[in-house]
Amino acid sequence: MRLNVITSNQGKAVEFKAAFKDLGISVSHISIPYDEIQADTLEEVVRAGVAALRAEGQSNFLIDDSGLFIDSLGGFPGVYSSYVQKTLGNAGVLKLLHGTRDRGAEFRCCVGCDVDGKTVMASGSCRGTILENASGSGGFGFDPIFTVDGVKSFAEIPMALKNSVSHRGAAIANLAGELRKMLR
Ligand code: ITT
Repeated sequence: MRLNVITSNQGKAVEFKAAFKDLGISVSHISIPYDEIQADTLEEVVRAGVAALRAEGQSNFLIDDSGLFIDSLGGFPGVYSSYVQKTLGNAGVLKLLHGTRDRGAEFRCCVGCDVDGKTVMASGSCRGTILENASGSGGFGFDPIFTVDGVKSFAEIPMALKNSVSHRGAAIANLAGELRKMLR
């Protein structure tokens, strides 16, 4: 099976390529713009994205909508993560949490696939905490401020380790299960 990963985010594409390689599914990365609706859940955004791309004639592709949900901010930035990353950045998020003791947060990822005209969806999440200071130069987006073990940020660990615990890694594993069921 071959899938086109459609994303403007190079960091996501690199993680998908690595994770799918282990599953024997070959993926290519293409970046084509599509309408991302504003909605309350990642799932709604992905469903609408799959429909929009299919309407443009795309097939056998995968898209990802993900976000960082911070407990003490009532789940913000959540579905607004892309906008917040572009505007406030990690420094702005750390400022919002300055002096806050509850640093719990969750990364969530929803992936949607078109496989020969059929939609397959899967989700994954990853609990952790927001560090006091950004650290590390690997990964992308919020990686330098998010940690699972309370010590090393996602930007300081190898990508394979991140994929083994991350929201995207979990979504990919769930997606692989759905694809297996479908192809059986
Ligand atoms: P596409 O929609 O084109 O795929 P995007 O970067 O706009 O790319 P989203 O709309 O899903 O992606 O926005 C999610 C935001 O959360 C974005 O700023 C990402 O950098 C960030 N993000 C998502 N997954 C992440 C991860 O694994 N590590 C760090 N930041 C992440």
